[in-house]
Amino acid sequence: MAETATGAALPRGFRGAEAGWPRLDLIPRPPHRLPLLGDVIGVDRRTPVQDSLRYARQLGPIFRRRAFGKEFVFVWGTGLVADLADEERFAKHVGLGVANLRPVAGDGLFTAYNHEPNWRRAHDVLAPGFSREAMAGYHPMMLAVAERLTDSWDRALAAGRSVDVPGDMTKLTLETIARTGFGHDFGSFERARPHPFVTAMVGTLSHAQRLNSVPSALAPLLLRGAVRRNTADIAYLDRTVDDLVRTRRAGGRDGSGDLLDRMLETSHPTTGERLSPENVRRQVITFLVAGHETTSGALSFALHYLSRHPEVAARARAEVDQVWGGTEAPAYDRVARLRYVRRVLDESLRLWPTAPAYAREATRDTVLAGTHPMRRGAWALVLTPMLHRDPEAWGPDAEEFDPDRFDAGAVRSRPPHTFKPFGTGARACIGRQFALHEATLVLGLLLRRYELRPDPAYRLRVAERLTLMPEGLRLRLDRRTAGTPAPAAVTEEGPAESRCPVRGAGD
Ligand code: MNH
Repeated sequence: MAETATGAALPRGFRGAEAGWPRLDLIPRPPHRLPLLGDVIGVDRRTPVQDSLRYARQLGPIFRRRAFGKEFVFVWGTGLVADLADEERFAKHVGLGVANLRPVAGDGLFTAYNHEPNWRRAHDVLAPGFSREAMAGYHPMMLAVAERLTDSWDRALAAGRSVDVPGDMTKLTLETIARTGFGHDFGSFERARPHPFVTAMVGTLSHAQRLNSVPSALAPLLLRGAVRRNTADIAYLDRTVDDLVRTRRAGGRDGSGDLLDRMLETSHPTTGERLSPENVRRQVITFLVAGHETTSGALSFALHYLSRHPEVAARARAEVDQVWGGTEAPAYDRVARLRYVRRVLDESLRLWPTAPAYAREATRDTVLAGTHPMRRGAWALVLTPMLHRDPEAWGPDAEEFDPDRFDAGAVRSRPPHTFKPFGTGARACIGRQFALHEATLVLGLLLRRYELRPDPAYRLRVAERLTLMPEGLRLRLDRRTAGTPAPAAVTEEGPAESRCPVRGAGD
């Protein structure tokens, strides 16, 4: 246990950087420090990531901040981040926001410590749930959920109402992971207000973020009401998950090979072990939360940029028309062929990676990028939105939205490890393909059906609750008139390249 300036004990994992970084003096820090609180001048507790971006711009590719008597090291420079990706010397660090989620997600995949046997066990059992074959199986369910979204947007359009983009994307992604992973239906689109599962989840994520902004020893005192609410939120999440598992067990083996089926029925390919009931509970919560919150944000940012860049939307729409033609339901293998739509998504994740940081720790005594000695166990937070704005990799116009940064030639010309929205190494996102398939499919379907009209008065505001989300984003919809190809005009077979793009006058 470490001691804070106030003499209070800190939990493990909250050791400051003083011990692990012998040459802290080489790392810039903000000029004005308060004796006890540290670097909190001008800091807004609700936006720690955007605050850190301000510091990053002032202080450079590696910097430190002090809070409650502890130093934290932040890294975003391209060369430094590339070095931290070396799996021989570094590994995921479970700290800060991730560690604060341990009461919710326990030793589930996302929050497991590297040394916990349940990580490898669950990883090996669940990885086949994200194979190509598994994804092709989820595709029809993803389409069915997307249809509930377009039904609801059609109604809004008919009534002349604008749509709540983050709210609706959250409904979509929650229903998608619930249906594909767990055969469950939350009925989000039939509800006027968010499902209580979402409210409880947002509560626990916000709470985990807030715990970073008070001295941990004082949290029970300062956040007494919040801690009580958080306990109730966790109990609600647990109950929801227990009901879901009980229903599946009562119904016997589902046989669908979905994630829940794997968690309950599949033994480890080499050791033959099964996941314990308590671990299954943690995995279900992990996947329901990790499986929708970040994808929902990614879709929302992409729709924001599409609405603000009509020329990009027109190009994406032309691609959808060309690749999908008039087919009602695009086949699984037609989704990855939306190369430009995918670039729009990548570019949105570049500017606003919705899981905006990940932590790396030294697994042995080492020197970061040949300059900064680190002792085993010392760690740093990688600030992904800043890495994604490093002019060294992205050029002087890094703040501009431009999907062409992701055309094949441009990607090849950049050094590796400059684009990290899904983290790095063995502990990188297991749901990456799932998220990309779902989001590309949905963007394609929405572009094909609607014109997106922004509110000219809206300025992008980014809300933080560990993840990032555009706040208050509403769009008006128009039904597309020009450019919609007739259903029979294009056949489903044959290479997309040989087909004539169908373009309307408006494109
Ligand atoms: Mn996801 C890990 C970002 C979608 C399930 N995810 C991570 C990490 C990042 C991340 C970053 C690594 C965190 C760390 O190093 O501490 N994830 C995303 C983003 C999207 C996303 C930006 C969408 C866009 N993630 C999904 C989806 C699922 C999922 C969809 C599930 C269906 N993610 C996970 C799990 C982990 C993870 C589980 C932990 C993996 C591990 O440690 O083995």
